[in-house]
Amino acid sequence: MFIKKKKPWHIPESQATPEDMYLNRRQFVKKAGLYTLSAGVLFTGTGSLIDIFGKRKEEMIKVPETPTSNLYPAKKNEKYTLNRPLTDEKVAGKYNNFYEFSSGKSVWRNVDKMEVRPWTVEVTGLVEKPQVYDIDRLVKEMPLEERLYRLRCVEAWAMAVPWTGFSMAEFIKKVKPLSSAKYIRFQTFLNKDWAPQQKYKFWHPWPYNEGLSMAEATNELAFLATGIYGHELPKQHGAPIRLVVPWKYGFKSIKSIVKIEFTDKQPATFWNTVVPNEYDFLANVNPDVPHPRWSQATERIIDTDERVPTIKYNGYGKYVAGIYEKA
Ligand SMILES: Nc1nc2c(c(=O)[nH]1)N[C@H]1C(S)=C(S)[C@@H](COP(=O)(O)O)O[C@H]1N2
Ligand SMILES: [Mo]
Repeated sequence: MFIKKKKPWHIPESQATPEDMYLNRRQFVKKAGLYTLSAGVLFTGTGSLIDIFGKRKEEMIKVPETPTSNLYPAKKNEKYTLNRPLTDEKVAGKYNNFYEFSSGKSVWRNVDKMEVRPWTVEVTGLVEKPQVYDIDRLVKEMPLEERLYRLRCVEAWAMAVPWTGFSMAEFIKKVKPLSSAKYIRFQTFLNKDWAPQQKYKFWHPWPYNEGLSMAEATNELAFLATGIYGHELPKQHGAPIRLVVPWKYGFKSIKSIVKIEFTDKQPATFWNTVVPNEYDFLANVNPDVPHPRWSQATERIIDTDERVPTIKYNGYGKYVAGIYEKA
């Protein structure tokens, strides 16, 4: 069952991101009450004074205002239930992977320059009607719904969040791929003014891209998310539109998509190109296959720090095992 870790403030600094330290300090301060506050500040140094008192407004999670903001929140699809509590929005919004902006977890501090309107998504390749969708037109034409999904990062942390968006299968029906299409390639924006790492990590194969087979993309779980927690996606979560494939490691769930291409070949993908022996194309969650540098047997829930067993296909085997385990 749940194997409880040491109290968060006992995590060695080397194992915790600055963000972990900050959030845990706040939880600590809240629990310990005002009297202990000064002790906490002394204990953590003067930097935390600013953390606790100086930055409240700046540290709010920013939700874009757009022509389609009025479509949120969308009706919840009750079919997709969770076996664990939802992750605290403030934790999920401040602990992100988005390498274009940062190789640390504080992506939210680095996304201000990004602009989410105007935004277009090009649908191209082996498809009946290649075209460029304005994001607001696309969102208006698709039936938005809310789904609660788990998300498991290959780095062994996990969360559970309410996404808003539409199913990939619905989108595929709409754009009508040709029968020769076997894979879909998804691509993120390329903009060095917004995303510093696209400039400084010049040896990486930007723009970030990912891929799915048609069987995976048409599985009912594959989802294009435009919102989270009942509103549009904050930039750090991949605004204005990102993929969510909850049975695969998080890196497959590509953010801030500008291009969706239908192809007859398995596409080269970002992490598989950078480190092929660590990140494979399928990347299905599997507790029995360790990452070359760490075990995948358990995962850490990011807001409670509990360690729980990893489940094959992240618990979505009944939906997706058939894709991979055909007789
Ligand atoms: N374009 C892009 N998409 C990306 C990433 C990235 O670095 N760039 N990181 C991935 C990884 S490793 C994870 S775990 C998830 C994290 O999603 P979240 O920050 O919304 O929790 O986004 C994925 N999508
Ligand atoms: Mo990840």
